[in-house]
Amino acid sequence: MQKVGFIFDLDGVIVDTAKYHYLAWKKLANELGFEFTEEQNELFKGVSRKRCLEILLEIGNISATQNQFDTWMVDKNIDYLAYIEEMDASEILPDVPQVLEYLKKKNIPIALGSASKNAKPILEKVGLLPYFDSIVDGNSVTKAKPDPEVFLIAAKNLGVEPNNCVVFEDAVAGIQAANAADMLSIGIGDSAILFEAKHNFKDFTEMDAAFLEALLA
Ligand code: B16
Ligand code: MG
Repeated sequence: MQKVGFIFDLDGVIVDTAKYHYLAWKKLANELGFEFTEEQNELFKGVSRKRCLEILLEIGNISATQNQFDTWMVDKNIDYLAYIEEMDASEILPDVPQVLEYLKKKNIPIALGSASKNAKPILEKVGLLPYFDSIVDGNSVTKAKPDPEVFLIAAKNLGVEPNNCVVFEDAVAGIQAANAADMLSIGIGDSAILFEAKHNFKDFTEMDAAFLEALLA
């Protein structure tokens, strides 16, 4: 039997950090003199920090020098880190620990494939770091999702062929990246938005053991 690997996105799959990203980006937008809505924050899911700031400045119709741009990236992250500091296991999304435990018991290699440069401290804070055999995050990649790089590195680190990897993702770009990597993409969230995924679930509570079992077969 071929070895199977599982790759999890972080924000929107394991924890909901989008609300903290939103508060930090909103603070920056307000300081720069414009509004930033929760609806606009949807555009930021799965998107790199740098690209998020570019979009934010487009929304506010603000041009920045390289120096200002770099300073605002740092400022936003300082505010975001203050929110992360307060995180604990209560912020883990429903049934995620059960799925990780199930896979661990079966000795299935598990990786994180996230755009975030803060992925490791977040996993540490919520107590899930020990489940992961490899962390591939915004610090390890040169190309952002929908480029498959993040997931291909994860597969390599796990020692699993890409076409034997399963990816859980909540962002359209993430599903596209998984598909481009020739992996089995599973959308977590709104199936109308994540229609390119091979399978869709609202969250992990909708996924039963039989489905996971079938993925391992
Ligand atoms: P950071 P994911 C992504 O996480 C977020 O969805 C996205 O909103 C954020 O801009 C990106 O991480 C970068 O995060 O500023 O912490 O490096 O969904 O890829 O786990
Ligand atoms: Mg995500």
